[in-house]
Amino acid sequence: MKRLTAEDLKARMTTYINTTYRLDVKEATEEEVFYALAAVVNEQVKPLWDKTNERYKSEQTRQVYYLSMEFLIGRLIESNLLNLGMLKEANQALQELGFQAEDVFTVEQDAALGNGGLGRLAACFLDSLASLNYPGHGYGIRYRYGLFEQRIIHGNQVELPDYWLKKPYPWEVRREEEACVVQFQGIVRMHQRRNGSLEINHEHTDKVLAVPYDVPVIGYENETVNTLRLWSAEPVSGAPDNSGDQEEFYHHLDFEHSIEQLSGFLYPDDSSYEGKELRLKQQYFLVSASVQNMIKQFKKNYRLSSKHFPEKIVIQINDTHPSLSIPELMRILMDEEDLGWDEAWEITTRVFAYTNHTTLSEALETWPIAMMQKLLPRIYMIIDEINERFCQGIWFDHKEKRDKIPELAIIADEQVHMARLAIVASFSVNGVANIHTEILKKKEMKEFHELYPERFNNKTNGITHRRWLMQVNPKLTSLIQDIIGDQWVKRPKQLISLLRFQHDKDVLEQFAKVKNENKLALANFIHQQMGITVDDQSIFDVQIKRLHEYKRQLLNVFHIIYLYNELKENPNLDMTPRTFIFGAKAAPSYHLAKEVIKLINTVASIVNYDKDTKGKLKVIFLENYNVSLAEKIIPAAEISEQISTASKEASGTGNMKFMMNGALTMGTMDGANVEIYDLVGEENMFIFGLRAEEVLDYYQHGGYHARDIYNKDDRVRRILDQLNNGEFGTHDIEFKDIYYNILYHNDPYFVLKDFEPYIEAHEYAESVYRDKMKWQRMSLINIAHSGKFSSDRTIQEYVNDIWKINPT
Ligand code: 26V
Repeated sequence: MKRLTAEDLKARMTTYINTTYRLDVKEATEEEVFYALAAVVNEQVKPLWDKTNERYKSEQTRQVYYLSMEFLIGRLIESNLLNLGMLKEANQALQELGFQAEDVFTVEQDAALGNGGLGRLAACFLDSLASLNYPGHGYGIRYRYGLFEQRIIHGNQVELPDYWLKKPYPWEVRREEEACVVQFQGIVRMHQRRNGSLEINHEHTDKVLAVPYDVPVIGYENETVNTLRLWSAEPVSGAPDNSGDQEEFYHHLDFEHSIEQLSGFLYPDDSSYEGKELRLKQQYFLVSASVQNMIKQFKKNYRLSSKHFPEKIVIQINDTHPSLSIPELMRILMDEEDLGWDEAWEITTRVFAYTNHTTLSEALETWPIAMMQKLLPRIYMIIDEINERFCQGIWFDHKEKRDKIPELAIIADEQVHMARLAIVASFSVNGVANIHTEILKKKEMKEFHELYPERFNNKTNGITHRRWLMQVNPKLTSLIQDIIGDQWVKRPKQLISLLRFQHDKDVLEQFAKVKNENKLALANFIHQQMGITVDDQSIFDVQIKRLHEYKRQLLNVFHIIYLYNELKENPNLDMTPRTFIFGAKAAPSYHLAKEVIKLINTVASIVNYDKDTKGKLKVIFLENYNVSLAEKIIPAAEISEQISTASKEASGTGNMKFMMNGALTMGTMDGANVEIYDLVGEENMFIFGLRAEEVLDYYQHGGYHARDIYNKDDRVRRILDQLNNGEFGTHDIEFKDIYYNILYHNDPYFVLKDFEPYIEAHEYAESVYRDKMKWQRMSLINIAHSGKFSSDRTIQEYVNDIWKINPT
């Protein structure tokens, strides 16, 4: 396929604007130019997309389907252009047409169809699958409202609906011909056929039409275009006839409304699970439509009987959220394809692989039996049978585990335990970083690991270096290319050749220059957004991620308050100026997390305007943290805060993005930080705090007393008292909940315990920063080792160990 030059792009966009809007380019708005550019991109993509599909069909390739309730894809215009090899050309074309590329790109709404790490990982995986030429597709939900938009008003988080579809979304294609019906509720009748087999009739169900919208997933310069298929819920029979009974008419409208809710909004909670019926409906809606669609395509393209399904298809389930796909496949094989239980089970257990993303017990999904029975009667029957057979198997074949049945059973204490279902039915169960997988094997899933050791494996997360280095940091990208060429673009591990330049002062200075330019750009953005001037010579210290107690934004704030107190005491303190940057959304119902947001903003409002700290300390909370904001912040960061309570952060992926952009990690030995440490060594990052074993030991045996630290450490006492006595805040009860949580609930995330080592790690970091060359060398070493964290490596491991698919 011929790549378009800037001239071609200009010509095509001009034609589009002339014919579609009947305008001269000079009169066009940024919005019109954006749609013109997207149309040109789509023109390029269409034939590649068709060809890719034809290729998969004619070669009868084995395919992987990534099933996920979340795909946090953000904006696509730049990454589409990059992968088509036209980003530079598009920038030039826009400039020559008299537009600022950035203003045109920002017309696109962020598709925030995810909460955080889990959803963004799914998006990176799709990019890598396509870029490595693998037949792999995503199935998700086309939520009409994505993750809420966050405003900060008087320091508090306020949530606004994210109606991202108000303007047409140029990347999606509605595919009505692929629509299918998903059924809820109803009555299940069984009767025995003459041959003894059971016939299942599921009657009087509520029917919902699932209509797919396809989004192309473009591989990097390789002509592969895969598909992200997002389902939208619609009423089965078109518009209601309002000629008749008024009551009937409104009843119908009501019904339609409740149907459309199925793909109405993304649940904004990614930490504590609530057994909401609508969420269960969403999950079944996703999996039923997706599994039906897979079988339909399988039959059409491969003309094989369903027995061959596992040869051609593997389904990766992204956490337990899509795990109802397991009984759904069983249902279709038995009730629609007339297979017996054993055959259906044989097939099913060769198809599914499950990824776990958290060990937090609050996040483990269980559904009340009664809810599931009512909403999905047939699915519940199948789960019940899976459970019966599983428990019987333990009783007879694993006598030593008989007393563990209550912890193993899929159905126990009136609940259906989804992780247990997923483990029992999957041929692979993986964690997302070494330490996380080990904790699963030794703690959370110990009993299952003993039953099925061969199923458990690790797949350390990754990020696409195309978006998170090449797209977001063009200056660093071209500097790296000048120094080591561009082999690393296709083989990111080759970034390692940067190591040869670690003592080259000239090179290190060039890296410093790029970082400074990126810092300046962020400083300008902050000024334009908030009217606050930050010192571009200060250390940019960044923590951006969902707000959660275990991620310990609070520890970061305590450090800032500590510095503030020090400066108040001694305004002439010799200290390298710092800019602390935060971005974080709290789940709307997460009270304590919202208090921390308020605290950060309160501290900012004091610190930023105090004459004693002027020029030394700035605190910036950027509102509405999302993918696009991360793209602006990460290239400018110098310190990456990855300070979760050890054992709690399954992997983290932000840590990888920062490292790849040259920030140094300030972190605990948790998640993938441990693997960064294994690569760069303790001398090239700032590691502090309790280790996972120590934390787990405290949880198990006690022995930690937050109050002792409060009593002993003046710095800690001072800070907590400041929270409690109203020194920070407009009224004196403002931060009492934080105070109480630490002192009366014994600081469940060990903020006080890690406070001193954290302060010391920061003091050390500051001392290193004074030696510019040393800092730059550490930064370069981090970039050099970051290739491991490309999601291309992760995907290759999934392919080799789990999916066994071939590139085309
Ligand atoms: C959990 C729940 C709980 C029930 C309500 C709805 C909901 C929605 C999402 C989630 C996902 C929580 C798990 C998660 O996001 N884990 C993160 O996964 C990242 C990718 O593997 C990993 O880097 C992070 O460490 C991990 O916290």
